[in-house]
Amino acid sequence: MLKPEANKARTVLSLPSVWDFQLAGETFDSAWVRHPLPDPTPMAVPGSYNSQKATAAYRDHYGWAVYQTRLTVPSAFLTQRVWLRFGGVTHRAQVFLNGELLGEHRGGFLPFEFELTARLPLPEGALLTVAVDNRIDFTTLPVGTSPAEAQAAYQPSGVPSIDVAEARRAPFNRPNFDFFNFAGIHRPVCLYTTPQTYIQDVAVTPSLDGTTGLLRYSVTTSGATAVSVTVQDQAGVICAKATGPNGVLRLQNAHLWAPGKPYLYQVTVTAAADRYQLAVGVRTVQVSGTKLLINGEPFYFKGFGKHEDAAVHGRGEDDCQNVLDVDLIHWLNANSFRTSHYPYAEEMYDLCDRAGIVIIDEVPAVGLGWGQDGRAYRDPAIYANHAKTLQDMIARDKNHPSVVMWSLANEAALDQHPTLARDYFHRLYELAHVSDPASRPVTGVSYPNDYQKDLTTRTMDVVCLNRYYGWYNLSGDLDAACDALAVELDWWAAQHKPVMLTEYGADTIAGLHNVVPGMFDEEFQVAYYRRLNAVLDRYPFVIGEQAWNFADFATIQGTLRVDGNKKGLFTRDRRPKMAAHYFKDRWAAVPDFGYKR
Ligand code: E8X
Repeated sequence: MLKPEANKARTVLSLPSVWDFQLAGETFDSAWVRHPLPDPTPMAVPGSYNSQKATAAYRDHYGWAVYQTRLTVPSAFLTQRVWLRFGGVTHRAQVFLNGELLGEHRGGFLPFEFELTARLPLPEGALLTVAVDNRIDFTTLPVGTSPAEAQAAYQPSGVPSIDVAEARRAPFNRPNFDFFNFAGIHRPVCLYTTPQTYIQDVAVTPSLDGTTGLLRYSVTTSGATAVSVTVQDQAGVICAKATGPNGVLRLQNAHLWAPGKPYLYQVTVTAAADRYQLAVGVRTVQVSGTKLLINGEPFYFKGFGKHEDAAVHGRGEDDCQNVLDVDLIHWLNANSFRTSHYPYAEEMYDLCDRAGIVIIDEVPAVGLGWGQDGRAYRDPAIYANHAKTLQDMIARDKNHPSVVMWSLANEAALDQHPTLARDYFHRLYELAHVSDPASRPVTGVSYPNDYQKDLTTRTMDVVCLNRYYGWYNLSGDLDAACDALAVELDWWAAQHKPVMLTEYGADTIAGLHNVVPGMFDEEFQVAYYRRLNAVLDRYPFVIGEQAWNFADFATIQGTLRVDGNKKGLFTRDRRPKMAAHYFKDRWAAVPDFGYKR
């Protein structure tokens, strides 16, 4: 799905940033979609509703919540088609216009839209209602657990007080994942227009023929029409042209897009009266032996998993925060991150294209397959939802040069029902390859489980490991942690695959210091990374290190979390811990390309 853009053929109108809002419950009153909310409170959009009010009712809400605003389509729009577009609503949305259901969308991290043209003209100030459901369960992505399973996993069994508490308690979400279940209208909402015959999709796939850049393109339009495509370089000089809905554009002596050295060409598509412009990069990605090559050179991932997470905005799209985070990534001398554990707002990928930052793009499949007797891998509805989410993510992000790999899931259960899991993920792996015109490498990020029983991870293009030797196991014992990591890496050596760590880390309280490093102090976080990195450096097939996490982030309450997950290199308000300075120095010395050659 194309991101809306304003150009001489199209208009974009952002919707108001403060809406009316009211919490509902497991259902909502159907009168609410036809009339102004009975007891509204202001709520900023985009943003999470959980963090905008000073009461637990908003933080801990379970079920539906309802947003409302007034929508006026300017008369000037009436000669064109008009669309209402949502960048992302978490986790499920029903959208009503003057009481009538426009449609529903499931999944909290990808865009959806409705065409309004047939309903125009609308009365001025039409009532736009968006009902939002934050419930997660066994069938959603990310995955929630049933109370019984959550209790069995986290609580001592047979304690009567717990049963009593459960029986008394109103229903609440039990995430099978370690980030706060923020909800609401998380990404921008807009009206946009297109001409009657319009460009529905554009796919541009780069490759290289010597020094000539090739851009294979394909344009889908809503009706038969002539299509033309031009490419401009960064100076605005037209350097290639083509006509027809499919073709190849040739760029002599192409400037490459590379990590740290981004170069973006502007592709302009014209079809009938419509026009769409896209920034593209000429770069290739491929796995060869135990290396991942970008532009034919072995790349080394230096970075972390991130979250869309900050005070006040919660998970709401925040350009200001994103611009700062990109700058901090440069400050750290990092070159990459993983969109753990869901596709991020489109605005972030645009920034990374411009900044030359490499992204591993992850579907929101976190917490899959645990404690349910393999039933997730047998249920066709779960597979269908996972497959659709993967395809929608690839459809949205396929043109970004920053995206070099797709991640099918984070930490699915892979060693309990190894063949079921492998078959399930193999279908998704194939689907990712065929859905992406560039057929980028595909991975699935593995939990610290029994890697010898896990039959899935070894089938991926790149083996991505989350490992916590020295933290969740061998806690505090860095000698043993280094040995254990080496034992595992020796095993992976025989698989002849590129391997990277996509998570490793230690919760660290900023400002807590000790002469003798110990768990939770800043010295320990540095020692942990210093020691484990020395092990990684010994293995030529280890192609990257991504720390967990870029910054401290909010989670549900629990005995393992003191005001959230504290494994950040930065605090939640982006102050560096000692480990940030450590990585800044280390990564200054580790090149993007040709490390361990
Ligand atoms: C952690 C991370 C968590 O935040 C992330 O979302 C997924 C976790 C480690 C799992 N990976 O807890 O900080 C480790 C389990 C070890 C038994």
